[in-house]
Amino acid sequence: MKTVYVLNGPNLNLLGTREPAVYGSATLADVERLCSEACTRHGLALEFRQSNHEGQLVDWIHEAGRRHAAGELAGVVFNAGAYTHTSIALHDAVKGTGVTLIELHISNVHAREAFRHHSYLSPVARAVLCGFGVAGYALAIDGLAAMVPPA
Ligand code: CA2
Repeated sequence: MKTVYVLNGPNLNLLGTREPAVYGSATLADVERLCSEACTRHGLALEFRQSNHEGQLVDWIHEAGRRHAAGELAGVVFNAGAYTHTSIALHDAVKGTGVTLIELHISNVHAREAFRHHSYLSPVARAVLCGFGVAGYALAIDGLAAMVPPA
């Protein structure tokens, strides 16, 4: 059984507590349940994590890269939060590991402030999904599952 890493960056632990007009009312625990259900439907295992620290996220991408190289990983769904728009380190980590990565955003970042329009991850992502609310997490897992050759 292959594993999907769902990684969440800074402030996503606050989901469901503020800004419901932008991010909805689901909590990160609700998102983990959605992801777990999507993985179960596709016969995939789930690793679901959140960190507010850039270096921790880099380490997790490296870990995912090692598991990718070992043939154990379907891919990574990554909501890097605001690091999407600032982090050359995360760009380099994804590029350096060659891991299959779906960039995900809950909101439509292109309909928001100009500083959210640029992503350091998009050029190294296999696909980009934004604006579907938290339902996007399950859609991204569906997309990853469709990319994985059957076992
Ligand atoms: O739309 C997304 O998923 C974002 O990645 C969310 C990031 C933002 O910086 C990106 O531009 C787009 C922010 C995550 C913060 O989430 C909060 C949720 C509730 C309350 C406060 C922050």
